[in-house]
Parts: sequence; structure tokens; C-alpha cells
Amino acid sequence: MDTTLIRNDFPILHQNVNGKPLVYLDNTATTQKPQVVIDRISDYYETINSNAHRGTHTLGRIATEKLESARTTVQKFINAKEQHEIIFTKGTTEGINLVAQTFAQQFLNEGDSVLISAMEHHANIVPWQQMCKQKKANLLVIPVLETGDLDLSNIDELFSKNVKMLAVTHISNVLGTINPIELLIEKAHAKNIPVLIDAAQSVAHETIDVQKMDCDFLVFSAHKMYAPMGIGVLYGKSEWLNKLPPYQFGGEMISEVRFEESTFNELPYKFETGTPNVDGILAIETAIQYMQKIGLKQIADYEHKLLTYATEKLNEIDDIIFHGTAKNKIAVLSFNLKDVHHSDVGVILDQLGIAVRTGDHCAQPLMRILGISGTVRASFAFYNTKEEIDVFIEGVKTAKKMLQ
Ligand code: C6P
Repeated sequence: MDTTLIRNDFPILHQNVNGKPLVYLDNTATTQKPQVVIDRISDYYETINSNAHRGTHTLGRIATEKLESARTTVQKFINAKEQHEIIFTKGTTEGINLVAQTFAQQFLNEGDSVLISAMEHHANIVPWQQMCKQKKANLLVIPVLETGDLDLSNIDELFSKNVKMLAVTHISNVLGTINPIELLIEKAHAKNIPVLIDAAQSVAHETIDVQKMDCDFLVFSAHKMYAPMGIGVLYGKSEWLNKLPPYQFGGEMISEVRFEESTFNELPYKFETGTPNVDGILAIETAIQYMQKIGLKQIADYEHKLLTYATEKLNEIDDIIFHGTAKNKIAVLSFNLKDVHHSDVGVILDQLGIAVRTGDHCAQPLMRILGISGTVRASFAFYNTKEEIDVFIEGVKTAKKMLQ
């Protein structure tokens, strides 16, 4: 991988922040956008902009064709069986809310359970928790070990508790752990339990094959895969999506409306309300093509090298406490400096031009289990370099000197 060439594709990386060259290590929160993605958006507004699936005029037809072609690109990217199994949403959070609300409405009853894990992002806890409350169902939690791996010692017992849905993250946004989702899906399916995978953190780092995985639902956000904010994808097996009621009403999801009664459109439109985010959808297509040009495997291997290097370097500093040391993990490093508040480290790093995230990372229950209020989190993408990691390590050393 030629990182110099790759970095030239990302205009935002070439600037000073607080008088220092920007070192962007907050890729788990959102990734930066390559010029081709930015160009795809401006090109859409300069040459096509029209409402898709509505007018008969030429530009409207082009917008519709391009949108549907992007849907096919996403379908192939995650190897979905059918094009109509790809639903465009606002992002991971909306995708999970859509499934939680419609699934609960149809299939969750008093005394049933929904199984999640202890390392979920709030977006994969609260929608299920609220539905469980409404339906007098139980929210069960797969525990997490100190290493950051899921504790599967009691998994069969958990599955036996009237579980109607397993909703679990592929990769933890705090610990970086890659969960054994194939095993969990197999176990759930043995009991006819459907599975939703939160792929927010995996889609840009691992090759996703929904047919091989055999998940029933999978959600992700475009902005974590080099595309814009406010757009994302829900994948669902047709048989499941057909069984769920509509989530919201209006727009392309309508088939026929009378004041007395309405009928609804088929998949995928049944779940797509209002004017679609056409520029965002086209930008996802370009981001996918951009990642594929570099190679998903090459990206994963390179990021793993960065993780190994950064872990070794950080480990050389006294009083570093790592959170998340699973063997199978992506390039996310969560840590604390003994007796130092994570935010203080973040502020000093920021003054040095280094962007990391600090806090609970929208995973408060996990923080409680770890007995901490938050972590410093550095997360890497394929445009990051060893030199940037050296700057980051020096930054942590400076913070340690100033704060301890
Ligand atoms: N995590 C982070 O800094 P949205 O906001 O809908 O695009 O994604 C929500 C979400 C759901 N699941 C996981 C595993 C996630 O990591 C996230 C987003 C970011 O860790 C922003 S809070």
C-alpha cells in the first residue's frame, strides 16, 4: 500500500490543527472522505439533481437509474442474494430502530426475551430495551470478559430463555473485538432465533458476506466507510423483511392511498419513506468502489500492522491500562493512563493536532462493567501511517508528563 498516494486522495488530512499537522485517529467515530466521494456528490448536484422514483423527466429518470444501480453495488458488496434486500436508511441507529420496532410489533410478546451483548453501542441496546418494556419482555445480556472477548460459557442457557431475537455487534467500537458471530448465528438458528448484526465497525475493515454469515439482518452507516453522514444500509433476508410491518409511512413506500385505507409498496420501497438521499446513496457506491480498488484484504492487513505497532509502542509507556486485548481485534486502541482522566489526555493530544475520541463511546453499560468512566480511544484507517503513530505516542508521553 502506498500511503503517500492514498493520503493525497483525502484533502482534509493535509492541514494544520492547532498549529500542528493533523493526525486523525478518530476513524471509529467517522472516517474521512476521499476526493472521488466528494466529487460524486458535487457532480450529482451539478448535473443530475432530481427527485428519484417520481417524475418522468430525463433527469429524474437518470437519478432513479443511478440510485438503483448503487443499490446493486451495495448488494454485491455484502453479497446479498437479492437487490431488494438492501434498504437505504439514515444509518446504523435508524436501521436498528426499524428492525426493533417492527419486529417487536409483530413477534415480541410478554415473557419473551431479546438477547444482546454487554459490549453493545447504545444504538443496539436502547431500541431493544424500550421494545422489551413496551411488550413486558426481557432484555438478556451476554457478558464480556476482562480481555474484551464475549463470555460464551453460559450461552446455551441464555438461548434457552424464550429468546426471540439475537442482536449483537460484529466488532466493538470500544474494544475493537471481532466477535465470533458465525458461531452465535449458528447457535441462534439451531433454535430458530433470527439474528441482527450491527456492522457499523466492521463494514470498512472486514469483508462482509451476508449469505456466508447467514445473518437475518445487518446494519451499517456510510460515514464509517469513507462516504457521507446521514445515509446507511439495512440488509434483511427477504423472508424476514416481508414479514415485518412498515416502519414509517409516506413517499415511495405507498402503493395506493384512499382516505379509508392504504396499501403499501413491495421491498425495498416498503421501508423507504420520503425523498431519498440520492447523493448520499451514489456516494456510498463510489466509496465501495474506492475501497475495492485498494482491496479489503490489503486494508485489513495494513491496519493490523498499524495496530501491532501502536500497541507495542504504547505498551512501552509506564502506567498504560489497555481496555480490550482480545486476540481477534481491529485497529482500535482504548486505554487510560493510571490516575489520569481520559478527557485531560484528549485535550492535550488535541493541542498537538492529534484527534482521538475520549469518553464512554456511547457504551455506558460496558464502562460500568469495566469500572471506568471512559477511555482514550485511538482508531486507525488505511490512510494512517507509522509516523503518525510515533507522533501520537510522543503526545501520550507529553500528556503523562503534564498530568501525572
Ligand atoms: N459509533 C463511535 O465513535 P450511527 O451514529 O447511527 O452512524 O452509528 C451508531 C453506532 C452503532 N453501532 C456501533 C458499533 C457504533 O460504533 C456506532 C457509532 C461511533 O464509536 C459514534 S457514537
